[in-house]
Amino acid sequence: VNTSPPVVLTIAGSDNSAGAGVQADLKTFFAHGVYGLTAITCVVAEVPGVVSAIAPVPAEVVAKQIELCLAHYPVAAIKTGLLCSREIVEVVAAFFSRHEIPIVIDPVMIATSGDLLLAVEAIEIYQTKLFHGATLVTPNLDEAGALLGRPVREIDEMRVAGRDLEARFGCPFLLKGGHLKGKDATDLLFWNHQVEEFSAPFVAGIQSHGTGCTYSAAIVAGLALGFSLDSAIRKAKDYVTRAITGHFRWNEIDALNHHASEAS
Ligand code: PXL
Repeated sequence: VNTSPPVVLTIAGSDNSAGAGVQADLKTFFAHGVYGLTAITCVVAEVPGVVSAIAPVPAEVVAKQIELCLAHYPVAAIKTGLLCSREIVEVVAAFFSRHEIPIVIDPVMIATSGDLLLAVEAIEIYQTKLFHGATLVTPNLDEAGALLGRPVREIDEMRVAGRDLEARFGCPFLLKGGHLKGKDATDLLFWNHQVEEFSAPFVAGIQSHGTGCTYSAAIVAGLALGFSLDSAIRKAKDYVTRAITGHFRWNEIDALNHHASEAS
């Protein structure tokens, strides 16, 4: 038994349906044999496809959570997920500027359902204060479009967008092409002015939720375990593809039957 696994910290929101957010991160960390700490930024009341409410945690309380984690544990790597408000993005940027710990930024802005999760004013703070010096930023196509101010819709636009993002912010970008129509889900890594491709068969016809969270959590676990950036991404892509292929499905009708039998 490894009694001192690497420690990672996720700074992210809570998803009660537990497919995304800190819940997805903790499950992924556990599956990789790393110990996950959490700093909760907000509570999202939701089920896949429907966001019903979002309550941010006060920025000072987010700061305290991060401070305690860094003061008491040997944190090997950090990931950020939904940061919710401008104030919270500023708090995270301030810690980041004082520590050398590798950080993977999943710039969560919009849920797969289309709901806006991040305050629009926060996007500018990501760009001006958070990206610089990051180990990796992992936008999907909508987020890449929001960061660049123009749509990114197909693979050729992805190639130009990734180069522009790397040049503009000076850190590695993994552009996730999972929302492209096609038989493969292709992601492109831009670092050191080179492009590397990661492809897996696209799993059609499922209502996915939290795949981005799971992917970036698996990448950060790989980094904490000592893998290089591209190896960590390759292993994480495989992990998330297996997670999607082996998805669970509960029908609402099952839930209704369950309630009915409980009531009787
Ligand atoms: O998948 C994006 C995401 C991230 N973090 C939290 C979420 C969601 C999507 O709904 O709730 C907490």
